Amino acid sequence: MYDIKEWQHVFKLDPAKDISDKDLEALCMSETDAIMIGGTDHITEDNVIHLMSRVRRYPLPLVLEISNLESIMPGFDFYFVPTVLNSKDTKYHNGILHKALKEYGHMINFDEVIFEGYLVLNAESKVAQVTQSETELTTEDIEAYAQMVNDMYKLPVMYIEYSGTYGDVEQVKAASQMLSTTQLFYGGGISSLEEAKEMKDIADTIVVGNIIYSDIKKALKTVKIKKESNK
Ligand code: 1GP
Repeated sequence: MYDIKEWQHVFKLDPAKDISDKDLEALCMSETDAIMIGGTDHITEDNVIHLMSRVRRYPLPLVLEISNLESIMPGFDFYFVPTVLNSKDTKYHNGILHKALKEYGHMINFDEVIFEGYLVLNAESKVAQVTQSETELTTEDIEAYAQMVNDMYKLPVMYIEYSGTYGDVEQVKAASQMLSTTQLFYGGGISSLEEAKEMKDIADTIVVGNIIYSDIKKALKTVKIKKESNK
């Protein structure tokens, strides 16, 4: 069984975007720790199942990050379920989850489910718009959310999401300093080894997304954080 606590680097693939077999192979055969499938727009049963079956040829953990009920399906190693802590819409706190449990609760293997305390911090991102997230947060706000996740909700994962832009290092640090048992994932705008290193020094796990589709070579270079930390 895979242990997510060991993950340092994850590639996040958007099922609504095209990726060639060659690029997919390069990602899956790199030293990344896992592939996560997830996105905000146009996530359908068809495109998720298609991408899942392509990634499944490779021997690495595969995660579905749940975006909607329509695209949930068996066949993944883990299901990451976000609860967006700074969303103004309760649907994104527990509304979708409540619906999902009503429908699928009887057949869920909860050992495969990881509940993520999400903070969406890039106001321009699609995910911030869809979830109506309150992105203007002070350091104290972030610390309180981190404390909520670590000490109150006791969630296994907190995810700082700057999707599409490189985050504010000080804000990520503020969250990190409040976490003792919760694993910190950081995702957003990582496009070089330097950025990957900088965020990996603060977070436990970094997630690399968009750059896969604009510059695959740069995306692959971010995996080198693993060699450096294993030295
Ligand atoms: C998106 O956090 C991930 O959900 C990664 O962000 O796409 O900006 O790399 P980018």
